[in-house]
Amino acid sequence: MKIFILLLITSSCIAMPFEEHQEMIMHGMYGTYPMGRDATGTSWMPSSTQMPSIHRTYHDWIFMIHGYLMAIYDDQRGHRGDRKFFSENMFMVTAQKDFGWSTFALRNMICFEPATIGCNGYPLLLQTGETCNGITSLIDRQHPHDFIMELAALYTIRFSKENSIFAYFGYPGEPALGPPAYIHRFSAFFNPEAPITHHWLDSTHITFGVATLGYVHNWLKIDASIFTGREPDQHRWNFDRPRFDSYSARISVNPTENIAAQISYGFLKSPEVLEANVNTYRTTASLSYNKAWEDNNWQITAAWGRNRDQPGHTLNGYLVESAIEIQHTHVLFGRVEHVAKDELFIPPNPKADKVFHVGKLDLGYIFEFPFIPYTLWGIGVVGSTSFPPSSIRSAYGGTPISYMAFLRIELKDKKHQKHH
Ligand SMILES: [Cu+2]
Repeated sequence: MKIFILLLITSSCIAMPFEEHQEMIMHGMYGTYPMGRDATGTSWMPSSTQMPSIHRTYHDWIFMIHGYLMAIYDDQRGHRGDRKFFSENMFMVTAQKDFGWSTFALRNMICFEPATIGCNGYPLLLQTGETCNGITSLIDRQHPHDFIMELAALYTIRFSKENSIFAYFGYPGEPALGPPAYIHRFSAFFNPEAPITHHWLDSTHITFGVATLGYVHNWLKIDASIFTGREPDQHRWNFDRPRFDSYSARISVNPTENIAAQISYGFLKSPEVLEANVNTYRTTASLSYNKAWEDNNWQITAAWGRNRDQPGHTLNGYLVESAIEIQHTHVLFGRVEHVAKDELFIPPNPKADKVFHVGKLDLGYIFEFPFIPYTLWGIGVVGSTSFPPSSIRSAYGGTPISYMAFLRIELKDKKHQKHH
């Protein structure tokens, strides 16, 4: 009997730290919620989202690795289209360590797009934002991302079972503004075309200088940032000057494991180098619904962003996008956007600074197959129709239908790991 009790005590002593360990590991970076909820910066996606990743633990550290590489042939049609062969890519490592009631994490996200895309970006009809040479803005092209997209440290104190506070510092990093960046949003993840609402919703995902404080109550997060308003410059390999001249605040709500919603507001001091006298007040709201079952994952996101330029126009952007991955074999994705843009023409063109309401529709498919361990490969195609308003349709040559054909490699554990 004594031996039995002794055994019981011994076994529970062995079992207990293990259980604690498990519990320690499986919560998110900023609180006690499931770790599948963490997205870019301090943003949240639905907890049930099955993002491809590689998870490893080493002593008390947990490592999360995300990454993809796409080789893309891009043919944008119409009078303002262009062709290009290029690669979009991203690699992200998060190292997270628990100290009982607190968590420390480091994150580094890089890409090689300055080399694999080049400063003049890739052809993408109706896209605007940033510059190649510091003199002219990129129009109908998507800029490459900076080599270092995120280099961030964060510390979270879980002061009760459901409540925590955290601090996040990124140089560069992502402030508390907008939904998760499209490169890490399941509903956008498979589409090689950047949203034309990028600069209405999530363009601040690479910001050179971000400090964020936040509070989490399980399903609720309130975070606020001070950060650098200026977008990354055309020198994509270096660190830009931090300014901490802008601010934002966000309320995020995840009422169930399948829903993530947020509203956010920010002031961006002089975001564009070519219009340095213009400040932007940005409001965004987004709602994502995710459903995971067996080896399938479906996500749909609706988002609205408004840029109030001072001086300038108040411009609204709307996005609805969806992706479904079936058995890690078939992916179907699509996106509809409508956005008001005043940067589609540059002086001396009389249409410069005029507002045009443009639309875009994307539909794509990927066939996925395992090839090398820890990767999932895919070949895919996406077609898009651009809808310029009738007043500028002749400049675009009607409503051109463009396409991208691509090969895609993503990093993924052999057995897909559920986060909860
Ligand atoms: Cu971007």
